[in-house]
Amino acid sequence: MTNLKNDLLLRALMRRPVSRTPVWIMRQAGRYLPEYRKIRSEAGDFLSLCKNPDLACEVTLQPLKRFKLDAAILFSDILTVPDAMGLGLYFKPGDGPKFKNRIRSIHDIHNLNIPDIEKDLGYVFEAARVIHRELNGSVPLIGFAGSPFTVGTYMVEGGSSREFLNIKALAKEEPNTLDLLMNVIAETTIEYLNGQIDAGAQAIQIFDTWGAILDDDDFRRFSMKSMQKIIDGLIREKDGQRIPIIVFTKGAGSLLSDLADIGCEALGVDWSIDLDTARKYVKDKVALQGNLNPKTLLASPENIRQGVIDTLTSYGVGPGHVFNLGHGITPDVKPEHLAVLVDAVHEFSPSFHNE
Ligand code: 1CP
Repeated sequence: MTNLKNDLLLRALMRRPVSRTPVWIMRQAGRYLPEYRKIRSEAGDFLSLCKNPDLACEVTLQPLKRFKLDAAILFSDILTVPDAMGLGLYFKPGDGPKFKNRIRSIHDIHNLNIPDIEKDLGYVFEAARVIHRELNGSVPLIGFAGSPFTVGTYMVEGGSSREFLNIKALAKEEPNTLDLLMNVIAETTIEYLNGQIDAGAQAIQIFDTWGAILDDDDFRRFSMKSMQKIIDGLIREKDGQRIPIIVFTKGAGSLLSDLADIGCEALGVDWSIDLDTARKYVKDKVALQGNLNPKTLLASPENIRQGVIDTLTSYGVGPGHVFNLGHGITPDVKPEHLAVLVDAVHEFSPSFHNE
């Protein structure tokens, strides 16, 4: 089928039978790992780390050395795209991402730099090539980008936000301007993700962290439609192998039933709904990925093991489940606790499969 030694993730995303549930963790490379913090300080800062392919490879592989994970995820960020569009991304320590320039009007959208993808984002593809080579077929490499709406929130707000007042106002007052922004981001994102696939990414995740702050109609118009445009533009098969796409809209709830029709193979689910409810919304059209509450990793090993059992039980017996958290792992988690989770998926999940 594939030349991978471990193709559980790809099989599960295609809803094919597997002997156990594959597991990877959103933000599995990151600040909860002391070895990550060491490499980041050697690189100088987060962006320099992203722009150094050998160090980006090293931190990508760190969690795979510690835990029995079934996938690697490219070490990068969703904000490399607006950075390449000329907004000037920077990180202040202890503070979220910020942009020197933000989008305030339709003129700012017309003035965005349309990236020369190889020149402006080639460092990401080089990292993907190095990682793919180092993985040597052990597990698949996941490439990723943000959804146009999620990336757009940072571009319009000028950084992280709690209230999203500027982009919500834009959606209501100048919807055509927001449509234009979604299109511009989607077009660059298509080239960006296809570049990752060419460089060795074997599955793709679109992170739509903020789409669900919109009301349902606006979600469909701005976030969902622009993700569908991306999916329509992606390379779907390489070397005879399907490239599955995972769409993760945090807080999607009943909108999962709409998302099941946009052409992706799988949907990420956050912890605000049960997987058995999510399964009813998507009616076996797509696989599901998730959805243990990341805070469970702050609890005792016994509670973590119980959380794994509950999540597996909620999905139920059969193919089409990828184990993950309902959102990224947080910096306050003890690495030993993640080992308990991963080991529990290995121990308990075989009884949920008939193969
Ligand atoms: O201080 C540091 O070392 C930087 C922390 C950090 C890391 C480790 C940032 C800044 N980004 C990343 C890497 C990253 N970001 C990855 C690859 C690592 C992996 O998964 O193993 C991925 C997939 C992302 C995706 C990302 N970046 C998202 C979507 C996923 C999510 O968690 O919702 C978002 C919203 C971002 C923006 C961003 N970049 C960094 C931070 C702290 C944030 C979030 C800011 C905010 O909350 O608004």
